Amino acid sequence: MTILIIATHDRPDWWARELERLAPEADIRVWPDIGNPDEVEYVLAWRPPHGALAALPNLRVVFSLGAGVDHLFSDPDFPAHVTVSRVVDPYLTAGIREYVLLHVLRYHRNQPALDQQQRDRVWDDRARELRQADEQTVGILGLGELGRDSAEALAALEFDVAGWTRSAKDIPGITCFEDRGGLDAMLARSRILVCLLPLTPETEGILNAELFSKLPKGAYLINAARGGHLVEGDLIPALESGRLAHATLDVFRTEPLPADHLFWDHPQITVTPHNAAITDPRSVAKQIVGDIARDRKGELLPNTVDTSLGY
Ligand code: NDP
Ligand code: OXD
Repeated sequence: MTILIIATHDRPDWWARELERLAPEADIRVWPDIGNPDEVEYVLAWRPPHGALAALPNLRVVFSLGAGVDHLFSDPDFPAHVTVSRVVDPYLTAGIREYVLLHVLRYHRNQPALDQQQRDRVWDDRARELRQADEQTVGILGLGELGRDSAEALAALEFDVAGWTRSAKDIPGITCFEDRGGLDAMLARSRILVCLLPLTPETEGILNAELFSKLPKGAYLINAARGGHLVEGDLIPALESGRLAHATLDVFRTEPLPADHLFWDHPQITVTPHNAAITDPRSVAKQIVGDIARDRKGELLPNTVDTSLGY
């Protein structure tokens, strides 16, 4: 059994070490040293070069090394018959939860303005006028593995939480909206908007001027999903007109974010380097080895992606 690791932006050596430990019988290869392509049945992939997977005629399963699979489906030659499995892992979920809580609390406590006041040596008594958490409305785009967990963590802190999904949901403590018809109502109530959608043709560019205009004036944006969700050219005008107060961005259309990009030093933007959550090979490699054993017994894999939906 041959497993190929194509982790062009990740650390292929971590994955190789874990697989060698967990599956000593397997032949582990690391891109670009693929050997005979006919022998490769399983690939662990993060942003594989376009065409690389199509060149493996006996490929059975591609394991995305992240929760998102847009990096696979953006390949025009992606082999449609292959099973795609993605990461669903408690450490990844915890990373996103921490990121969302950190930045929602930062906005809730008005911290960006306080940071500026400290730089300006201003003691402003109005800073003592804080909302209660149950007066703070948070809207989450996407209530999947990650969005639902973050929504529940915020609700446990008493925030007034709503979420938006493709299919109808009923989640205790969360006000649920669905489909295009439900989006405007969710936006209208969301002072803090968090994006945790997968990147698909339906969600590409969803964070745009029209969407911003439907949020309460002075709303906050947190995008921990994909850079392709944001129409970058719409963000700075929205911030500078006061339509949005501040944005926290973990993901970008071009990563790493180019050194001359305007987002880096904009006072109303917080940039983080796509580190909201990191796939931990110590935990995920074990799941992948288990899934390969399942596949060899002809069983279905638990985290298989619906290729028709693209997530
Ligand atoms: P899931 O597939 O579990 O959940 C996706 C959610 O988005 C579902 O609730 C789904 O609705 C909803 N959704 C999808 N398409 C639409 C649509 N067209 N309209 C409305 N709702 C829609 O994904 P995860 O929660 O596991 O991950 C979400 C994304 O987070 C990943 O795809 C990835 O891009 C990003 N991510 C970022 C990380 C980072 O470090 N910054 C780390 C990990 C992930 P429904 O429930 O009805 O299907
Ligand atoms: C992921 C990511 O999709 O790290 O898991 O962005």
